[in-house]
Order: sequence, then C-alpha cells, then structure tokens
Amino acid sequence: MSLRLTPSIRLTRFLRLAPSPSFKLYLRAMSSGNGNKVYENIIVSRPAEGVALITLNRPKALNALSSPLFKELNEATEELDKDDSVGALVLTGSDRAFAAGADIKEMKDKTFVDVYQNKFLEDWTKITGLRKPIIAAVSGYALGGGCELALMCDIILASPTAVFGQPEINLGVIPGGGGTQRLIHAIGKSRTMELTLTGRNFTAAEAEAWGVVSRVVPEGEGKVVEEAVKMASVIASKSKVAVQAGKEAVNAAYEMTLAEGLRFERRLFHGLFATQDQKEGMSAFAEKRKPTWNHS
Ligand code: CO8
Repeated sequence: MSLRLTPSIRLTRFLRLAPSPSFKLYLRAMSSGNGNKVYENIIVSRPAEGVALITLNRPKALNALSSPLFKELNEATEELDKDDSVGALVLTGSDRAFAAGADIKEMKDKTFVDVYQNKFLEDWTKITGLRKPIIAAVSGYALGGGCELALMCDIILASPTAVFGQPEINLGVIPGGGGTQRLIHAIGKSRTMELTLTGRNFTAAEAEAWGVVSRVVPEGEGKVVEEAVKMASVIASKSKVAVQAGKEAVNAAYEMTLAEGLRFERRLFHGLFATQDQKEGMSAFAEKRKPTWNHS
C-alpha cells in the first residue's frame, strides 16, 4: 500500500529513531506544533495520517514506569481515543528499552497499607479499555511492568533486540500488571510458570515462536516503530466502527466460553449491517471501486 508519511516519520527514518536528545527535541517540537500536549514522561506525535505515536520518555531510568508516567499516559490515550482524526495508536520506548519495569525506586519503601489503601496499580491498566487499537513497538528491555504494558496492547511488534521477561521474583514479588494471566493465554502454563518462578528473560525469537508477538521486524534502529506505524496506518484506513467491533470480538475470547464468544461475534457481525460502512464496503466491492468510509 502507499503510505502517506508526515514529516515526522520521514525524519524518523533519517534519524532512525535513535533516542538522541536531538530526536526528542524534534518529537517535542512536532508534538507541540501539531497541537499535541507536551508531557514530561511521554512524547505524543502524529507520524502518519490517522496514527498517534506515544513514546515513553524516561531514558535515564530505561523508561521505568512510574505513577506520574501513567497519569500522563492515561490522559494522552483517553484524549486520543476520543479524537476522530486518530484511527490507531502506537506505543514505544527507546531503542535500548521499551520499559525496564515499574519504577523500583518509587516502590521500594511502600508498605502494604500504602499500596492497598491507595489502590496502587489500579490505574496502570487503563489502556486495556481503549476502543481504538494500540500497537506496542518493542525494542530493548521489556521487563516486568514493561512486558506487561506490551501485553496490554492489542498487537506487539518486536525488534530483534527486544528482551522480554518477568523478573519480579528477583525482587521478592510477582508480576502485578497481568503478566501471569496474559502470558498464560499466549504461551501456556508451563512456560508462564517457568518465567514467573525463575525470572529468566526471553528473546524476541522466543516471543515470536511462542506467539507473544505477532512478528519480529528486520534489524535496524527505529525499524520496529516504522513497521508499527505502517501497520497502524493500514488499520486507520479501515472503517473505524468495524475496527472497533473487530477488537471487541477478539478481546471477548479472553473472557467468554467458545459458545458465548461465537454468539457475541455473530451479534457484532449482525450489528454492522446497520452501518453505512457495511453498505459502502460491499457496494464498492460489487462496483469494483475503493470504499470511502464515513465511519458510521
Ligand atoms: N526501576 C527504576 N530504575 C530502573 C529500573 C526500574 N525498573 N530499571 C533500570 N533502572 C535505572 C537504573 O537504576 C539505572 O539508574 P542509575 O543510572 O540512576 O543507577 C538506569 O536505569 C540504567 O540501568 P542499569 O545501570 O541497571 O542498566 P544495565 O544496562 O546495566 O541493566 C537492566 C539494564 C538489566 C534492565 C537493569 O536495569 C534491570 O535489571 N532493571 C530492573 C528490571 C526489573 O527488575 N524490572 C521489574 C521491576 S518490578 C515490576 O515491574 C513490577 C510490575 C508491576 C505492574 C506494572 C503494570 C504495568
């Protein structure tokens, strides 16, 4: 397909998305230039039509996930989810680290009463409620909460350098952001148990072979973001209402029996016949032309 790249992604290619200060300054400029809010711990940009890119931006801490970071991530994703000009989101980190886990320094002195009474982590999983698809573009470390954050996304693309893992056992705790539960769906009990109890990391190749990621992209700095933006552009070019229904149907499989899931899928399929996009899509096929979606 022909992809219409905005100046931001063209420059991304040039700079190969290195986490350099100049690139960050450029992304910040693009963010503010496009009317995107400027944040402390994340950068929001629009690399291609219909696509929003969120870059985690705590390079000194390898993008360790903190409460202020999640406050910003939740605010940005909530706004982008409502924004009609956005069809799909990409979440990434730097070449060295998608995210090296929850911020251990923030957590280390917390007590049971702190974490229990203040519902620690409760608002760290909000991206799972997004209507729009979100693709994780993972390079480098995706450990602990970083691995879990990627698993909360709808699709994961990995660079060959990606290193996944749930090392919480080495800190005297266990995964708390869904790692044990979401991994089991992807890789089964035995592997999930091994990773959770030994804390060993796994490679991009293993993640691909086990079905944790949809694919490993070719080598090259910034390549994984480029591929994720291309994929997001394809998704953003479809009917938004059909995309939302597709995401909802796939996610239903996590929580329903097969019979319930099949019924749910069928009802959503039936429901799409009430949309103009179904009429347009099928008419366009019959008339041998490209559909023009109006997302209703
Ligand atoms: N938290 C805070 N700071 C971190 C973290 C982290 N998770 N990871 C790295 N950093 C900091 C280091 O302290 C260091 O800072 P400084 O320069 O001030 O000392 C800086 O980042 C660079 O790190 P290293 O010097 O250690 O870099 P290396 O290349 O030597 O090692 C590693 C990289 C292997 C990634 C190493 O940093 C590491 O092991 N990090 C911790 C990984 C980990 O244990 N992650 C799990 C954390 S617990 C967790 O995630 C609970 C999840 C809760 C649910 C969350 C839901 C979303």
